[in-house]
Amino acid sequence: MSAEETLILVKPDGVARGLSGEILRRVEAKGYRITDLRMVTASRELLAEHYAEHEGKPFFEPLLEFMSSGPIVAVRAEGDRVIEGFRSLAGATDPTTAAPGTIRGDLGRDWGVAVQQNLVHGSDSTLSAERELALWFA
Ligand code: IDP
Ligand code: MG
Repeated sequence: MSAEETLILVKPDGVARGLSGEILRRVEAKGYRITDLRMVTASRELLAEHYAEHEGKPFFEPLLEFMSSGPIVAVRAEGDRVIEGFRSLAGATDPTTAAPGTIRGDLGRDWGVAVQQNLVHGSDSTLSAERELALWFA
């Protein structure tokens, strides 16, 4: 049986702030294996697909705007329970209250804009991981 896989994105704020290396360091230090990686400026179409579950929410348009504002580092990572494990490394969605020790808690903050700029995305289930990996690593 092959190890579980997940999609990790270093969002445009993480790349712009020069934190890609620090974020990938944490993923590797935890023991997960990076098996593919690419830098991409995402189209609106890709992002709308990726975030389809959030369509209609007040932060949906600002989210697409933010996610297309600059390059993203897309990462395929693998390891037993990597989906749950990376979500734990990332921390809560809101960087203000994300626990210290997590990526969002240590490196993120509120910037007073319509969408939370919280540095990373990680798939939240095996189904999402499969769907999202197919989108970003077609
Ligand atoms: P997640 O990234 O922790 O899985 P989701 O609920 O899937 O969080 O939301 C996707 C992204 O949309 C978040 O990472 C964040 O950038 C943004 N977001 C989610 N909820 C809010 C909100 O209530 N206000 C502003 N931005 C939000
Ligand atoms: Mg999510």
